[in-house]
Amino acid sequence: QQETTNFFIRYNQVGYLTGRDKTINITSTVNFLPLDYNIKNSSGVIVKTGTTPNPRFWGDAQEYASIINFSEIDTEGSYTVDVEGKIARFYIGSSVYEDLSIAALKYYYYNRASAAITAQHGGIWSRSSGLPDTQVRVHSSAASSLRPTGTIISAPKGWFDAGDYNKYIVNSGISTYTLLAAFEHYTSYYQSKELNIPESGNNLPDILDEIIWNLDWMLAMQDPNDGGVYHKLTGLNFAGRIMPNRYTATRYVVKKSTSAALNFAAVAAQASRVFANYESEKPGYSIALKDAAKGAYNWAKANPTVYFTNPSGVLTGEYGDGNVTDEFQWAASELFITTGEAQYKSDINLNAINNGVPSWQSVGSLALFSMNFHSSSISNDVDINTAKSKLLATANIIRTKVNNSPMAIGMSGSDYVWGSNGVAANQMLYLLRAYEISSDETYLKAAYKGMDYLLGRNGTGFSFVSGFGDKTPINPHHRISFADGISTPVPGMLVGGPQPGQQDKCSYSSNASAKSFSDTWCSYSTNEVTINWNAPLAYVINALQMYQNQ
Ligand code: G3I
Ligand code: 9MR
Repeated sequence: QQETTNFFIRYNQVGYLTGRDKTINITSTVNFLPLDYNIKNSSGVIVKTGTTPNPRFWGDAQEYASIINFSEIDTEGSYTVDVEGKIARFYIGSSVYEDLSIAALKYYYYNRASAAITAQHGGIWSRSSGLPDTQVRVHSSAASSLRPTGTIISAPKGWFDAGDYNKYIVNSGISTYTLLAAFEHYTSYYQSKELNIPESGNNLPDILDEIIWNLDWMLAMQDPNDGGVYHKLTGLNFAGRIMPNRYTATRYVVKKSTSAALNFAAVAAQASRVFANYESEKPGYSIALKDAAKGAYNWAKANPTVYFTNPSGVLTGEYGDGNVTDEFQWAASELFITTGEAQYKSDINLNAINNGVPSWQSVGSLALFSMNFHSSSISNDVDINTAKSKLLATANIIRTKVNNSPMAIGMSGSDYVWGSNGVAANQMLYLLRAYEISSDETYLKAAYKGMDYLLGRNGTGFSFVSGFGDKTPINPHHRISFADGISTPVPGMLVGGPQPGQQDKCSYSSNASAKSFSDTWCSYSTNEVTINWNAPLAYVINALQMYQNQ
């Protein structure tokens, strides 16, 4: 161990909630001797002093990390921590996640295709409409006898996938599921959650209005002639760094795939049961969604191995997946919960469900979340004990990781993939589901602690959500934010996060998996945004603030 002046203070830059565990990390590339620190309140009164507890080696960052626990400080206010002359300011409060809970959802409004963002709803990020998608060509890879190559179809609306302007069914699947699940799981909270979007004030909760924007697009991606679903709606290549209204390239629907059909079927089935309660506000919507879900599922059963790869000449995102077992299980589960029909029940095989932390490519756990949530209505037909123990098994692993980590975070090793921040957010979602089905508070505690990671207590010192924190991404790989001429990016966007792949060949200041991150346009492998990473952020930050309010 040695003395050092070369260390970082890693802390939650948005704030710590009253009554919850509170930790700060001190990290350094050397195994450092204890450092003196004090914490002062806003009047300059010292409320805690100490020396940093013994650091432990943190392999993912190639650093040594010490954990300062200051949970006993619980008075709302602004504080400073001073570690041998280095100072960070942080907040403690009962509503520190309130603004972010709105912004994480508002992200979807800012990223609507076929919509102008008005000053009333978008403030300085107002912009013209673009990508109407009313004249979309059927690509040769998607041609059928009733819709030959070049047939024009209309598939407007939806959200831009990410930093690019394309629309992909596969990651729309998990994204829309996650937002619908937030509403299903915390209905009364979302009934009064105001987002200041154009539909605010109508008879639907704002979150459902936002979800409808994407569901309407998804529905248009189904070929009514056979129930199959196009994998994506895209240009042949990625657009330049232009605003949506400057986009002029031809748009195509590309090749139907099994994973698209199943993602579509799962979400449409889930949405059908949610909108069944809103028949007078959205007449016929629930039935239309159910029929669409059944049609897509039938197509997938008849075409079970149509794995998507980009046809030649199409260079945009692939979202490829050579294993759709989990997609089948997820779709069958959602269809069974919604319809109660035997054919879906007989397709459910709990043993085949992969209970890993969900991602666009691994959706088995989404079925587990839904089955456990709807356990009372399906318990005569589905082995709920197995569904429950599979869910808790993964939550136990995540909780153990948080509790044993030298940083008190859930992220380690192979969690650092392209979109690692989506992994972190989905870990917390997992913990919240485990808490709900077990009432075991230790899952909830781990989720609160885990949120610090995304908001600054990590290997990079960034709070990964644009506009929220002291050091946040200012150059995300997000075309609108690049091209809009506004110095600050669209707020509320969770960037991809550190991972060592460096597929974009940009320059990075570290190769360590927890530090390989660059806040540059160039770094699309760590600094892009997506609907499928923001969705678990929105789910979790809202749930954490909601439990706090109770
Ligand atoms: O499937 C393999 C797995 O078998 C292997 O063990 C593992 C080891 O790294 O890699 C897995 O493949 C990874 C794949 O995602 C599936 O997880 C690739 O390494 C990884 O590079 C790939 O990253 C995806 C990336 O596109 C490149 O294809 C991201 O998950 C995905 O979020 C991202 O999505 C892009 C869209 O294509 C275009 N729009 C933006 C969006 C976000 O950047
Ligand atoms: O902008 C694209 C981003 O949305 C994708 O995630 C990424 C990987 O598919 O590709 C980006 O586009 C890059 C292209 O792949 C290579 N040339 C540079 C493009 C970004 O400027």
